[in-house]
Amino acid sequence: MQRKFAYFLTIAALTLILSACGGKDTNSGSNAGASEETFSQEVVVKASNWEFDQAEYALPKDTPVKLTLENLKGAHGIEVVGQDISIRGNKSKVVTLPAGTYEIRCSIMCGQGHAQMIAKLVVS
Ligand SMILES: [Cu+2]
Repeated sequence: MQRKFAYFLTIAALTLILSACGGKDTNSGSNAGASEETFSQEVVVKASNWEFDQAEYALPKDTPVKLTLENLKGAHGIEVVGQDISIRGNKSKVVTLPAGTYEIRCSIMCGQGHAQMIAKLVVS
C-alpha cells in the first residue's frame, strides 16, 4: 500500500517537473521543445502551399543551430535528405552539420505541390 503511494508520488512529481519545463518556454509556444538547448543562431524555414520562403538557407558548419519550421499555410514538415533530421509542424530542432550542401524537402504529403517543396541547406 505504502509502496504504491510512493510510486504515485514519483509519477506526480515527474509530471510536475515535465510540465514546468514546458511552461518555461516564453516564446509563443509554437516552438516548444528545443528552447533549453544551446545554439548559436536560429534559422527559420517558412512553409506555405507549396513552397519554402527561400530557395537556400545558410548555416554555419559544425555549429549547433536551431532549425525552426513555421507553417504559414498548410501542414508541412521538413527533412534533411541523408541526415536523421526531421521536423513536422511548427517545431524546432537544434542541429549540427558538417560543411556541405544538403537538400531539404517537405516530409508531409501536403497536396498537389508537395513534390516541388524542395530547398537547399548550405552549410559552410
Ligand atoms: Cu508536403
